[in-house]
Amino acid sequence: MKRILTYGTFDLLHYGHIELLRRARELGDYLVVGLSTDEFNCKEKKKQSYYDYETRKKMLESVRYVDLVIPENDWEQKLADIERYGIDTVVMGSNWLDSNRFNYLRHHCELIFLPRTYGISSTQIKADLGGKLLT
Ligand code: C2G
Repeated sequence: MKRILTYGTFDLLHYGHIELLRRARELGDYLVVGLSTDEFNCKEKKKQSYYDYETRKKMLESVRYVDLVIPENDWEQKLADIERYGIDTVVMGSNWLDSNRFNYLRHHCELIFLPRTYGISSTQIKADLGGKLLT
């Protein structure tokens, strides 16, 4: 059984996220998602999600490609996650290519970056909706 791991905030779940999860799951048999906690988002990623962790977790758990959702509390937990969940491959979107947050994982597991889905992001959705609400 090939076990895949990915990380993210997955706020305002959209088809760009779904496409990432679908392609990641197709690379193996079991997909673990490290979901950024509200504290991690706020302190480290400097972003405030629209939905809180529990809501984002429930939404992810309803996606057919996702087998397990775990909290992402910090940048440093990835090696422990790989060990604990028997991960073969870490998959991320291409915006993380060459990031020092991930490159060191190459010595511990396969690391794959998938092209991002063009034209959608949680930030863009918020901006678009904000604009509409103001008109
Ligand atoms: N993504 C994508 N296409 C989009 C938007 C997002 O492929 N149009 C991918 C991202 O590249 C990421 C995943 O979907 O792999 C989740 O995106 P975010 O929730 O924005 O995650 P991010 O803030 O990049 O957090 O430790 C790593 C971080 O937790 C990743």
